Amino acid sequence: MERIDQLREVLTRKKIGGVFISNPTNRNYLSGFTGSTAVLFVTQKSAIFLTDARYLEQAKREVRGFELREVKTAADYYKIISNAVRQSEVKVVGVEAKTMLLSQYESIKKHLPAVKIVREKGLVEELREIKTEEECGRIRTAVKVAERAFDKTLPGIKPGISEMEVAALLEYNMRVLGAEGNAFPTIVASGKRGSMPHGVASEKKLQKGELIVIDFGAIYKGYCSDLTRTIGLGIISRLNRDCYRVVYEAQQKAISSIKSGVSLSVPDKKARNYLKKNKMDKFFSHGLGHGIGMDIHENPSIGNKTKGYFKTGMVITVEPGVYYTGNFGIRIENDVIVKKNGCEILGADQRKLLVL
Ligand SMILES: [Mn+2]
Repeated sequence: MERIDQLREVLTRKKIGGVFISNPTNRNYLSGFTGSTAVLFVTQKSAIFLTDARYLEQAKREVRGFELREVKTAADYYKIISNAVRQSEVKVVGVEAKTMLLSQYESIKKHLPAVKIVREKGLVEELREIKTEEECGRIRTAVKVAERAFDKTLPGIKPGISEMEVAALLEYNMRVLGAEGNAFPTIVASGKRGSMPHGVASEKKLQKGELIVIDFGAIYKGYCSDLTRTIGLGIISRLNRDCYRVVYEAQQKAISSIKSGVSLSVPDKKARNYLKKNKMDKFFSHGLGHGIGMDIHENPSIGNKTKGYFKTGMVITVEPGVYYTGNFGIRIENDVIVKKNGCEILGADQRKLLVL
């Protein structure tokens, strides 16, 4: 079924006559438009794509399934939408409460006084949770590109170079190998900085004996990958090696519990319980993972209190980690595609701590 028809089913179910889509990712998902300024307005009868002269040519090339309308002034948006509301006899219009600008919300309320505006939190996000085979293929390639770039970067990682240089090399290699960009600012957190789960690469220089947490991802044809590798430099202590093994085993426990129909909270609990047995759960300070797709963080989130169930076609990260403030950090992250009887693991197995 076309995405727009899936959205219309959701609208029917929620008794919403029309929906105003301004979130760039949702807009792209529904229309194919990759530019930065446009609005979609969808009812049961119409699907309108509104943009200005700067994006008209691009929209003509990319957009499918929508009536293209050029707007010259901000007021034009609402004139066109008001007409569609009248023609489709829409009484309730949904807006994207998580990302819509407050100024847009005020405008739409002002220009559509006769309709009820309802704040929706995930009409399109809900559709995006389940990936088609084509989308899975793009994510698989995004993982491969990131992983190849990582392998190509390894020989350049040595004592004395900075975290920022590592990030720069890795990002360069991803681009050369076919990435449209980084999925997010690359994290390189070495030694003590490793205890910050989101320690973006700094000027700190790498030293022998340190663990280095590198979290990176590529965008391929609009889809993201998200991997974390923890590697060692020089001689790595027994304690660090033991902790690494436990985190790896926690990741494996989590992954082996994932399949369609299982509660979304199960894999986090599996990983957390295993860390607990090893007295390390207190240092696992975030949820186990999150959905990936056109956005680097999307539905579903994977924590020990998350409601809902795994469904075939969800793509999520599995990334247990431990963070010892002032000392070191370890995180191991792979992406998985949820299947009927298990899951497909993307990215190489991390059983062995790689020491350079
Ligand atoms: Mn992640």
